[in-house]
Amino acid sequence: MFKRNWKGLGVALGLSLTLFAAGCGSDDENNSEGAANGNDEVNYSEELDYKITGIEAGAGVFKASEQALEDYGLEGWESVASSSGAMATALGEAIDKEEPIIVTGWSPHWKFAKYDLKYLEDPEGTFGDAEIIGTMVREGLEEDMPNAYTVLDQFFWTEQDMNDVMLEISDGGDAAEVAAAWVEDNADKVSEWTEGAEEVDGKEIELVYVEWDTEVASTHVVGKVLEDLGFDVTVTPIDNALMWQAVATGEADGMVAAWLPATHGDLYEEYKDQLVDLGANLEGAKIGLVVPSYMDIDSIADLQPAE
Ligand code: PBE
Repeated sequence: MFKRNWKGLGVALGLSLTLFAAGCGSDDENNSEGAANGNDEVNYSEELDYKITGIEAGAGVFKASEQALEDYGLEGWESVASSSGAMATALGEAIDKEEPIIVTGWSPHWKFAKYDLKYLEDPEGTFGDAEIIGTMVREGLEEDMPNAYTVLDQFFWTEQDMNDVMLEISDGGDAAEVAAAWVEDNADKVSEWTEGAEEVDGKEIELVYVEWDTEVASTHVVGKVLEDLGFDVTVTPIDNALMWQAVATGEADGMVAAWLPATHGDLYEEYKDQLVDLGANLEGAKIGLVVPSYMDIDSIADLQPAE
């Protein structure tokens, strides 16, 4: 973190300086100076060791973060792949210590309810504008399972709905149980999704998703609605590219995790002719680079390349 301070000092001296700086919180002052002056002496870029805390390498937001490093000329930077869970843990730990961190983020997401966060401005538009989350099903589903098709086609909820489910799961709730409780508490909304669908007797259906908090929430909620209608539902977590492929090849019946137009734009182009696009199930989603609000930086353009 205090890499620059270490340079030119003995290791032992450097260590005591680090402890001193951490102890009196002087890194905050240094940060604001560095960021405000565009001064590279001590700045977030260096403190972060030129690293963005990423998520799964197959996620659209992760690929976009790598593109951003190119678009903004951030040489020497790296977006470090991990998992959504590990990213959330790293974010929470940094916030506990009031340390700087940049994560690949998205909304809706419970992290915005739990922490004070902001998106870095993206003047190059690398992360796109507002996104929708869409529903895709396999060809032939409408004929084979018209009642499931009807529900998947009519499934549509708000950012607030999704947040309610996500927050409870992030607080330690079991996804299936939280989803079941939400479905029970929101019978009116659910009845709009099931309108025109008839009950079935144990027909098997498989939904695929990626273990992103948003998709864990939506997939379990729709899965529960289908289950209540009499379907024998399997929800299977897989990698992003495999999720698209599974629906396109008909190995899986559908998914409610298509982030468009930008985030999964490449996968949509690849598979759109082989699957049935049932449109948005949520509007107003977004991806980007997210930082704690206490960081004195507003734009990706304020980051510095490594020397
Ligand atoms: N996400 C959540 C996904 C889509 C849903 C933003 C992490 C992605 O980047 O592909």
